[in-house]
Amino acid sequence: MLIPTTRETPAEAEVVSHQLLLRAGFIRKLTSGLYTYLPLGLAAMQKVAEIVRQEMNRSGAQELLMPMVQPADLWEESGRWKKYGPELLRFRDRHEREYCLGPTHEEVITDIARRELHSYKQLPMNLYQVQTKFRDEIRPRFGLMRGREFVMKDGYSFDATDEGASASYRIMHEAYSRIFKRCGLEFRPVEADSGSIGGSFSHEFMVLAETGEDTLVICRSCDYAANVEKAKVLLADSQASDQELQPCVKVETPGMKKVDRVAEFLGVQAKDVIKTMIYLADDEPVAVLVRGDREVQSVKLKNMLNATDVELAEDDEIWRRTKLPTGYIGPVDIPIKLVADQEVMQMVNAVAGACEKGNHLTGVNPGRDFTPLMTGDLRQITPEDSCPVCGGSLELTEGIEVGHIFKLGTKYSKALNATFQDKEGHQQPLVMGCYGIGVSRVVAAAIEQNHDKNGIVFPLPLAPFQVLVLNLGVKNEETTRAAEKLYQNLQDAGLEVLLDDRDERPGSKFKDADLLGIPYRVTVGKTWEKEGLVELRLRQTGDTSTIEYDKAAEKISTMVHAELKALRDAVS
Ligand code: 9G3
Repeated sequence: MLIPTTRETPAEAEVVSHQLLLRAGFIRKLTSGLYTYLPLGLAAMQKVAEIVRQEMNRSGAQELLMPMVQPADLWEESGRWKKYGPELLRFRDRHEREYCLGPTHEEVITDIARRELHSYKQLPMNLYQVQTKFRDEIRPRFGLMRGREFVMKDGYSFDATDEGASASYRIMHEAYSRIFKRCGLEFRPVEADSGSIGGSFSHEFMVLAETGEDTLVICRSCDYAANVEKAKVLLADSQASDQELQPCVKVETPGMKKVDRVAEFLGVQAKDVIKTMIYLADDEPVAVLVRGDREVQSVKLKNMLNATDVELAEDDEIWRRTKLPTGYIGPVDIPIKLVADQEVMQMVNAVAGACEKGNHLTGVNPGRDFTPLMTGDLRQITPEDSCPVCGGSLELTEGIEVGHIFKLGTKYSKALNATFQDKEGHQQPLVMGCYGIGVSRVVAAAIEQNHDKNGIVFPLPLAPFQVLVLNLGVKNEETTRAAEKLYQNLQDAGLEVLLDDRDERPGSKFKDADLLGIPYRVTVGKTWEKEGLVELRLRQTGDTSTIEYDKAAEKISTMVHAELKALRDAVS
């Protein structure tokens, strides 16, 4: 079998799942962001896909398969052709017609809907596919976690009303919880930003792992959880300060560019300083104010400005575009668009940049000395903040997004005129939802959450094989026959079995067994030759026991089926 395990860790692999997928011979890189799934990698991914299909079909969804290549004119109808940048890989065919490699399929599925869904009697309907997506990430990395080509289950629901769409959303939320439970993963659904695609709200399904690229906030007292991009910050009610308003005065602060330096120099705290950040929102400079001890949450800023892209401006860019001196920028008389986090508006007699090199202002008062164009919740939530639902204490943790479900509303059905006839005979736009699972990413996330220093520790439902039989006596005719017979008996008992009959030293075979992470390992060697016993070792716990050869197949099969049943019962 092609399982090219390696001892050394490839330098390019920064996260453990990438390292182990390469070392265990599960994937091989073709080029940046593109991977071949070798036999065991594919088997693990197919396990995920099988669980996804079972639960999607159980929820009443129907599987179909759309083309990966999509015609530009559908994206022009939806207005997204010009909206996306180089991440959307575009090309022309032999007739010079324009296409893109599908990064997602809202346009294509809505085109199917407008042709085939005409009456409320056909609704609700949920159509899904398991298919390769392409997104030309600028820096693909972390192996399967952020590849340019990846396998996604993307599903789309169609309803006659918003209530119906909410029901479809709840059905998918439940199906996703079942899917990730059956995968044996520790996960949390969190309230998420619904980003640029329409619809009112969305949830992400996060596998908790410290290498996760997403930060989520979790309440210790209630079940509130949210991506920090979305998590609402409660504004402490403004203690009506009895401080009298000081005059706004310019002070010399030579070389004091950072909030902490300025605060120390002027004998105040960071929270008394207004921090002014310059962002480019769709390339337009915007000054963003937060309290000196806070951080801007850029997705909240993007949503407030209704921008497609916001990014922090580089220093040289700031000077070129605004002629403002970095480190001394402030809100008073600033010549560019100004927005402020709601907390800034409660500050009294604050310190701020004077928009002049080497100078700051003291006694700055919002409302009197400056008035932002917009104010709102723009800052990053912190563990010191209280839960917006129950006021409890919060903790921040990392997560890997493996699923994301959205209420889409009529954004695409209106754009593509996908309507149905309602009970009263009127044409109405279909109300949609969309639901994604990163099937290939789930394999990586499972490894991030389940590994140790010796390798992968696969949750049984995702393991490429359930049992690994090690023949340690390959030079001994009888031992080999016994190992092969056991291999056969285990398969006859309905198990997925891998037999390691290589002529290698036992130590090397044990190392590979730990690397591959197959949950049940049976060794046929000296103990069998002397006492007719085989050794069983559980990869998850390291528990080791010896069992009579004749009873091994039946005993192990009972254990495996019991473990699988327990996981299935957990979701029913
Ligand atoms: C693009 C490119 C990248 C994209 C998109 C479009 C993300 C895009 C959001 C979604 C929403 C849902 C259905 C399954 C679940 C997720 N990256 N998104 O629309 F052109 Cl280059 O894909 N789609």
